[in-house]
Amino acid sequence: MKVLTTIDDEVSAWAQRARRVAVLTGAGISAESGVPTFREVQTGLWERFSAEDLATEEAFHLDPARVWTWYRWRQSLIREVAPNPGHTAIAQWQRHLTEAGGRLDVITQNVDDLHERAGAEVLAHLHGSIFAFHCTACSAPAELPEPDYDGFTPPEQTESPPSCPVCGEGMVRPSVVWFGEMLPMDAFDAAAEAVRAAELIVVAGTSGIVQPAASLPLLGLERGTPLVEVNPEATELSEAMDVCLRGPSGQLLPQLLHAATWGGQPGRTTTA
Ligand code: BV8
Repeated sequence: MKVLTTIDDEVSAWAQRARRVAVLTGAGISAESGVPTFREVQTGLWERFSAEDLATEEAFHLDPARVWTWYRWRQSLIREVAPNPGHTAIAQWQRHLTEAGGRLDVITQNVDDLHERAGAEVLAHLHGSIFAFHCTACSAPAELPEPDYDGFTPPEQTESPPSCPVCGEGMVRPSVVWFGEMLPMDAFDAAAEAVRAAELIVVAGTSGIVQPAASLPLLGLERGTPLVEVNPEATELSEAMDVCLRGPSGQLLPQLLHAATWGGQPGRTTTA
């Protein structure tokens, strides 16, 4: 495993040559947009809880209003921020490869829509979406108006989740995957297939703690596919990586894009 703070010629060649790329992202790629990562300390009404405490079915049934308000507030925050250069670089790299007859598969653990708003097509949202809702009893999808929170000011009090408009029995919950819940198997299987077929695997902004998502990049070891991590810190996956690019994804992913599209280090002109 090589640790770098900027891409080198080897990484540049991998990015330039790869026609099929798999990019697996976590909360860290949205950090530079202003979305707190999962490990960061919670604030306001939730300061006594970790995200892992709140992102469970048990927590929701124990105090529906506390968990529901957390999701509605997070949803308003995501609506108020914008994709950052990391999201944009992935979208442009995907467009570049598609136009050249290749492909770049975006596999994200994030429940936000910042990849899509940057123009990328997402193959798999492994942990669902914070913008979708369904009933705890009959599973009917629910359409809700936007929450009217100011995403940067945690609300002073909680609100209860609505009752299901279809069955009237259950509560409406966010269609995210809580801890202890199964991932959507079609998304997970598609992600595994994309990683296995990739000629380059980039893992950006994830601590590599949450399973089974964190096991996906390791499928690349079966075929010796180059594995590149983009993260300011070491993670659970770092040891398995060929290269760890230590820095923010908003700076390093544009370097990979530059290598993929211009074939060299940023700022160096390509030789004809
Ligand atoms: C499952 C949706 C089994 C919700 C999320 C005991 C009981 C039950 C299960 C388990 C258990 N022990 C272990 C498990 C498995 C469990 C798990 O992995 N737990 C962990 C804590 C050990 N997994 C599950 O429960 C999964 N389901 O196993 O089901 C099963 C089997 C059969 C039948 C039934 C059930 C479900 C896991 C999904 C949980 N839901 N999200 C919501 O969002 O509210 S996961 C949630 O955490 C996020 O989605 C996110 O994906 C994840 C956090 O991970 P990261 O994305 O990596 O974020 P993190 O904050 O950790 O790290 C951020 C990184 O960014 C850091 O490394 C940081 O350095 C870096 N960074 C910061 N700034 C930048 C940056 N990087 C780049 N640039 C920057 N600028």
